[in-house]
Amino acid sequence: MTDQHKTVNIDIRQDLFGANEDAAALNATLFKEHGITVIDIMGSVGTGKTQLIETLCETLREQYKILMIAGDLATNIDADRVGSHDVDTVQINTGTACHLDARMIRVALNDIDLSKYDLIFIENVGNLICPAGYSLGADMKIVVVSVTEGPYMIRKHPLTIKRADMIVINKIDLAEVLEFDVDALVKDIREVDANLSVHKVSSKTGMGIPELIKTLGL
Ligand SMILES: Nc1nc2c(ncn2[C@@H]2O[C@H](COP(=O)(O)OP(=O)(O)OP(=O)(O)O)[C@@H](O)[C@H]2O)c(=O)[nH]1
Ligand SMILES: [Mg+2]
Repeated sequence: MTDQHKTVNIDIRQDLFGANEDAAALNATLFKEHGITVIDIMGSVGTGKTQLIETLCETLREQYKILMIAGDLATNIDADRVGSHDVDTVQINTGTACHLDARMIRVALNDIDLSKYDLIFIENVGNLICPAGYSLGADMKIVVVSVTEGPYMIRKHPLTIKRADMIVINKIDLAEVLEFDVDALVKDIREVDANLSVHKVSSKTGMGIPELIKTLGL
């Protein structure tokens, strides 16, 4: 028996997140080199992420050369929806992964001529938990919540809210008929982060979209 007895405790999660942060920093450098603004849009299934991107693209596509990256387990549905607005798209099918990560973005953009674009919208896989832990190298993380998910989604997902740069409360047009207390939801957000930018919009009717675009500096 030698006196060399070494124990190494590997925190796989730490290792995984660390590697992703490195890859995200590389992506961020690449985007910066090309002068591209990149917005990562997260949120539960059905909150209106694709609808929001479609509405933003309708307004912004004359002004910006836009690429949309769609994260989805299995389909091209969202990329096709956004593509119908005359915007270029890249679909990432994650199979079983419940989030996009920085390396997926890098691989997806491998053969894309980035000099053609100045604005990228990334639609993350629909859920309010996993995507928040993985930076993609975007300039900004927006979390889309909506009035159709019940009143507790902020209180149940404080970490995701903490990591966001902006919260968009979508489907405001349905608030009254659903008797949804939007002010209470804003109060919940303020309790997690008093200074977080919050926008109330209807991606369907366009309500609040000009103000959102202004805040995004676009
Ligand atoms: N009334 C109303 N409906 C909306 C609004 N935004 C989205 N929707 C509807 O909500 C449904 C879901 O919208 P999507 O944009 O597909 O939601 P998503 O977050 O992209 O969903 P996943 O990609 O499946 O996670 C669709 O039927 C939309 O038309 C809105 O502001 N108001
Ligand atoms: Mg979608």
